[in-house]
Amino acid sequence: MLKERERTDSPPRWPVGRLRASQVNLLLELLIVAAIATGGASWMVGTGWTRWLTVVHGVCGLTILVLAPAKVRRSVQPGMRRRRATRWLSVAFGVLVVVAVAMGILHATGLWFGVGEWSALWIHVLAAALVVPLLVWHVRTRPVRARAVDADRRLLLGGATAVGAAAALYGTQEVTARAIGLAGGNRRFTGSHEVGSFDPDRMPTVSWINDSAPDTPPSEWVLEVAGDVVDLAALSQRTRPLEAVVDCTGGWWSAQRWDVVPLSDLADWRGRSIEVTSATGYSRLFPSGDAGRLYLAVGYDGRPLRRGHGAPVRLVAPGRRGPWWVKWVTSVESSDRPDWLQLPFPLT
Ligand SMILES: Nc1nc2c(c(=O)[nH]1)N[C@H]1C(S)=C(S)[C@@H](COP(=O)(O)O)O[C@H]1N2
Ligand SMILES: [Mo]
Repeated sequence: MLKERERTDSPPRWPVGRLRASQVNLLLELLIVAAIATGGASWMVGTGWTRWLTVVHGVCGLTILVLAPAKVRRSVQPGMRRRRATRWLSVAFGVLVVVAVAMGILHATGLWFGVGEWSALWIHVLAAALVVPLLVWHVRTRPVRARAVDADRRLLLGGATAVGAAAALYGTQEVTARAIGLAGGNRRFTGSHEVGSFDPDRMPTVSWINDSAPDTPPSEWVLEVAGDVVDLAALSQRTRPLEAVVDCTGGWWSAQRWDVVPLSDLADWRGRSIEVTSATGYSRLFPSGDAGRLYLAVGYDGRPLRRGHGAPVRLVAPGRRGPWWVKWVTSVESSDRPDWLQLPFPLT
């Protein structure tokens, strides 16, 4: 009995343990917003400047983990005793955050990639997307008024300790992954893992949401570029090899030596944008100024593309994430629509 009292009365030394419930809440809300913003950006953008966002994203996730015990002690346990009607909504919120963080860690370390269509990264993204409405609800029903949270030394010290501990965890996991050869060691700055580079047979074939390979045989394929039908055999004669990385938002990347012709060699692109359309209806708009950096590929290493990889002809868009690499291309046309006037991802 005496022991029990002593334990609860003496303040914990660990600065994170000394944070007040309102302070833990505020930190968690800020971290979730930051994690969603940095994660969303590094998921959509395929260029190098997002490198740091991916690191910040990982540290945000791990800081949430470091704060979790304080959250459970300070608000989850007392909250569950209060039997509020919305308590299960709070539980769902917490569970989704934990699932998102756990899947993020499993993906990053490469300890578990998921099963079939359900990659660890997809579950991570899905859980994070479901967190958004619950976060809005949480902030609105428990508005942490700026004055109610003491922006004191305790908040500063506790917050900084949590972030520091998370950064140390992140660094340790990165160093360990590389040292012991965990799958997490071959991640690109986007967080994706390497699969089947320079080995097209091992490179995955992926469809966005629910698209699937068309039935038209390559011999009957009609490709139109800037209003003219382009003969595929003639196109194949004009290719040159180009090393480029396709980096799928599902969490893997693969480098290949593609046999390509740049779009700028095929027409003079004067419209506002270039629309690349697949036989399936899947399409993407690109700025016309990118024509020299976008390529039609008919194969890799001198071999024709596999059907799943977009045979007979696909787009190769270095520096852009997977969804831009339109497969089974039937038309490349100039468009008056600005390229920003489209959804960030196709809907098929
Ligand atoms: N027509 C069409 N093109 C597509 C897709 C699709 O679903 N339909 N998926 C895209 C996505 S999300 C990726 S990651 C790459 C994958 O290319 P791969 O299947 O050759 O690996 O193709 C892109 N091109
Ligand atoms: Mo993808």
